[in-house]
Parts: sequence; C-alpha cells; structure tokens
Amino acid sequence: MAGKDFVKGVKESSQALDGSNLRVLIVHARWNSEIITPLVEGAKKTMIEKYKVKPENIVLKDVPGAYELPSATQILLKQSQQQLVPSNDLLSMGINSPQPASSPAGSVKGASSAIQYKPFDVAICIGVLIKGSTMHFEYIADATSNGIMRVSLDTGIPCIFGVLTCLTDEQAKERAGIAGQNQNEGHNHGADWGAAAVEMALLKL
Ligand code: DLZ
Repeated sequence: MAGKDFVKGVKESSQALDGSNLRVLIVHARWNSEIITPLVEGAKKTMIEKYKVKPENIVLKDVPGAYELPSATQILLKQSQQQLVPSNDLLSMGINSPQPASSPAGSVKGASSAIQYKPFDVAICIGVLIKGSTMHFEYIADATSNGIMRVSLDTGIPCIFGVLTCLTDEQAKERAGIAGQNQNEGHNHGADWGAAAVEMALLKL
C-alpha cells in the first residue's frame, strides 16, 4: 500500500523544458465553469511561471460543453496551421475575426509593425463532466476522450486531455484545488496539464 509520502500523480520530466517560444491553445467548456476557471488558471500559471511560456502566446477559446472540445480544437488547430488565427496582440487591437496571412508570409497588413503568426505547438482541452442520473455522462466522456485523441493524431499537434470525469461535485472541486470550506484544498490538475503541454510541445529524442 502507498505510504504517507505517496503522492498520486505524474513525476516531473527529466528534460529541461523551456516554453518561451511556444504557442499554446486552450479550448475549454463553459459547463461547470466554477470548476473550469481554476483549472484553466492552474494550467496558465504553471506554463507561465514554471516554463516561461509568454502570456500573450496562450490563446483561450471557450465552447459550450465538453462534447464540443474535439471539433473546436481541430478547427482552430487547422486554422492556425493555415495561419488564419490572429494572435492576442491582434485581438487586443480590436481585430477579432480570423485574418488571412498576407505578405510577407506570416505577417498581417494594417498592423503598425508586422505581427508574426506561429501555428500552435500544442492544445489543452479542458472540460468537467459530472455524472448525472442518465447516460449522458458516459456518451459525452467517451466521445470527448476519443475525439481529443483523434484530433491529436490527425493534426500531429499534441492535444492534452484536460477533462475531469467525476461522480460528484466534490470530486471535481478536489481536482481543481477548490475543495473544503476555504476552497483551497485538493490538487489543481490544470497545473499538470500545463506541464504536460510544455513537455509534449517540446518532445524530442
Ligand atoms: C448535456 C451536457 C450534460 C448533461 N453534462 C455536461 C457536463 O457535465 N459537462 C459538459 O462539459 N457538458 C455537458 N453537457 C453538454 C455537452 O457537452 C454538449 O455541450 C451538448 O450536448 C451540446 O452538444
């Protein structure tokens, strides 16, 4: 049996991981947003503080529910591979619709200085499924997990499975680090997903 010091979870990579040149897509569901928000924040915090990913290189997109995660991720990754997704810089300039890349390749006309596009190196798909009294949970969990793997293999871009499949609200809160009276107990799995994203984006022999 596990001793007192046993901590369930992933051991840190032995590889030195520098995320400073990575571009990360986070697609998250809006269902169970009370749980989703700390998970997304946990993933961002780890990538930025531990692996030096630049905040402006983390792009967030929300979708209705976990079932939409695979298709939305595939659409956005493909757009980014075709250089159709604007960076956060463009969004903050009020340009929110996808812009085609113009010459020179990878830059955008109209911006005061040329803004470079870079396809996403990795995606994190975040959702929270909580079992109800019908079969919905099983169908959505199955479709979402298979779908995310398929997108990853089809696009060749790692997609991190950031979907909690919990039997109770309390289980979900524990896995988002917001359990207990002070809402600070448990372990935030978003932090693990952020670390997994950086490691997979930098994967090499
Ligand atoms: C319908 C549904 C149910 C019952 N439960 C959840 C859930 O716990 N978590 C979640 O992310 N989404 C849920 N959904 C919504 C589906 O994922 C999806 O958005 C709708 O079926 C529309 O396709």
